[in-house]
Amino acid sequence: MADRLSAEARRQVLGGLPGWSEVQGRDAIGKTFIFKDFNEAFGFMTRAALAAEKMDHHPEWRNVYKTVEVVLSTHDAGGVTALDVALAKTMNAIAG
Ligand code: HBI
Repeated sequence: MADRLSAEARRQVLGGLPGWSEVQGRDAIGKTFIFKDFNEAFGFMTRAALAAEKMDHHPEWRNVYKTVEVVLSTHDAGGVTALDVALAKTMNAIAG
C-alpha cells in the first residue's frame, strides 16, 4: 500500500502539477478543470475514469456543466500518496 507523503514532499510534487493545490483542511490535492462545454468535460471524465480504473485508484470529483472539480487522496492511506500524484499527472495529460 502506498505511503502518505510528508507535507514537504506534497508541497514539492505540487510544483510539478500545474493547476493542482492542497485542499484546505484535508490531506488531499485538488484542481478545478474548466472545459469548452459539457461534451468536453464529460469526455475528459470518461477518459480519466478509464485511467483511474486501470490504476485501481479513483478520484473524488464533481461535474457541473463544463467544470470538473477533482480531489485526490488515497483513502487506504488517509492522505496524499504517489498514486494521487500519478493520477493528477494523467488527468493533466488527458485535459491537454
Ligand atoms: N482510490 N482514491 C482511492 N483511494 C483508495 O484507497 C483506493 C482507491 N481505489 C481503489 C482502492 N483503494 C482499492 O484498491 C481498495 O479499496 C482495495
